Amino acid sequence: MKTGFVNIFGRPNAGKSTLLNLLMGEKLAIVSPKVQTTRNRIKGILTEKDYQVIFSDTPGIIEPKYKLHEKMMQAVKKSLEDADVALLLVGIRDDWNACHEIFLSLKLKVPSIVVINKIDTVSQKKTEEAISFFESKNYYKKIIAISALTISYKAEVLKTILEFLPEGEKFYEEDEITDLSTKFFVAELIREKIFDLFEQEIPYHTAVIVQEFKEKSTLIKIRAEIIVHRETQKAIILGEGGKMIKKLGTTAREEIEKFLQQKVFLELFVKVKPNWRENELQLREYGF
Ligand SMILES: Nc1nc2c(ncn2[C@@H]2O[C@H](COP(=O)(O)OP(=O)(O)OP(=O)(O)O)[C@@H](O)[C@H]2O)c(=O)[nH]1
Ligand SMILES: [Mg+2]
Repeated sequence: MKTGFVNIFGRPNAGKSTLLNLLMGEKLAIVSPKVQTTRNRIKGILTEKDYQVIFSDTPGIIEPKYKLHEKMMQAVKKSLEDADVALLLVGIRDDWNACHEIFLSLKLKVPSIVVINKIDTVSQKKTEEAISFFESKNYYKKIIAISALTISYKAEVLKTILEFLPEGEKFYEEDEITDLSTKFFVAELIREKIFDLFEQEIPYHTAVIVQEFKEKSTLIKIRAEIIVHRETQKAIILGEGGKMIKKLGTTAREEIEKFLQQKVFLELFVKVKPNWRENELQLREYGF
């Protein structure tokens, strides 16, 4: 059987998390139109009769500006170390040269596949130009052009990956799809809704941590904390008369219920922790 780690790298917003979800056939990673959505390595294990692929979605590659960024880039580095195959994702409307520079800087020693994404947003001609641009470089085994929003590309991506995947034994049991906890995914879904509902710095100054997860007979009771830097940000998240946090609670609960396939009672609290993004202890507490 073919088996190995297939890790997805690229600049913020290239569509890495969307691609993970497409390949898994399940929403494991949160997605947003804003950059720097993903903060952790997210593993998705896909097991079929003759292969097991362990995918990893990673944070978009950036120049770190604060400690949280450093932790995010450590997750990228770890994923570089254990990859058997690398998927190098390019958003077709992104700066190709900047993508190219980043791919070179990764100094990959494993087979890599350039995946040009979001081709649904451009003309055929533009796609061909992008393919020729990357063809003129020489660090990849193959180039494919896809739309991670379109299920019909899934087979092509998988087929290309399998060409380069080594033979070996399974790493995980068939029924495992990830190595992260349910609490982690619940916190991520709340964070996704924060990306949807709030603008500017708010999503970037926010962390979410699930403090309580209790399965009762008819529903799951979840208590989560939303951490922000400043009182003013807390006020924005609460909104006038608690309007915003109520909206956040409702949309997040619906999404969590879909994920857990169970009724959920969700309680949200907002806490101010000045400069948590620079604080080693706090970062650790939030799972970094
Ligand atoms: N039109 C179009 N949009 C896409 C495609 N793939 C992803 N997107 C959108 O691009 C945005 C970013 O997608 P993500 O999957 O969050 O990107 P990412 O690379 O994981 O971003 P970070 O986690 O911030 O590094 C979202 O709004 C997606 O819906 C695609 O093939 N076509
Ligand atoms: Mg992402």
